[in-house]
Amino acid sequence: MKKEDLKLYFIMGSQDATRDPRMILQDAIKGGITCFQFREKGPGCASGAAKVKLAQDLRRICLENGIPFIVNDDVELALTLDADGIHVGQDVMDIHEVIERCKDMWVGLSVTSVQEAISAPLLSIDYLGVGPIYQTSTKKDAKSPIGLDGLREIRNNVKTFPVVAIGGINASNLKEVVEAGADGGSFISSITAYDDATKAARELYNAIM
Ligand code: TZP
Repeated sequence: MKKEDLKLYFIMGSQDATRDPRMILQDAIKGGITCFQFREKGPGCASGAAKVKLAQDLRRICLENGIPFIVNDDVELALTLDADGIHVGQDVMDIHEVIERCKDMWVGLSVTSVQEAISAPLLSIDYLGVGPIYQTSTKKDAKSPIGLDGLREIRNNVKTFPVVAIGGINASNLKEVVEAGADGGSFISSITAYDDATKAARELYNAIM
């Protein structure tokens, strides 16, 4: 994994999309995203064959465009699609089992505090997803925002380990997030909330590139 891949890390599932997620992803790639995570989760999300079909299509779009494709939480799906990575939360499954099963993939782990960051098996995983940095309305059960100070504290404790920030990140605050120590920002609504995903992604790109 290259740290540069974390710079503009777009996350989406069908529950986030008001039009075809395939089109949104293609447009976001045109705008300059560097990584994509398939996160089919929350009210309105797809399951079963519909989830797999969408994941296959998004995986193919990423392959065609040289964009790393990460699957959120679903180890079976990540293995089936030969994903580039798997991303898991704290509460979802045993991280050591994920590492064992997804040997050739990047493994990302969400952390919401310095304690969780210090406890993470940093020698066996590839990056940390840190947040929420700001208030977000996308994830209903998100913890309280840790702010830039929380991000700085985590950065100081993990030295140069790859970190991508999440939660309420947009084109106006992405720069300060990177200046506070993140290698990049990840975002859902800063792209999915806009009709023109290429323009939305380009604004994020222009903020830090
Ligand atoms: N984890 C912490 S905050 C969040 C997730 C998945 C949601 C981020 O969504 P947005 O729209 O970029 O704030």
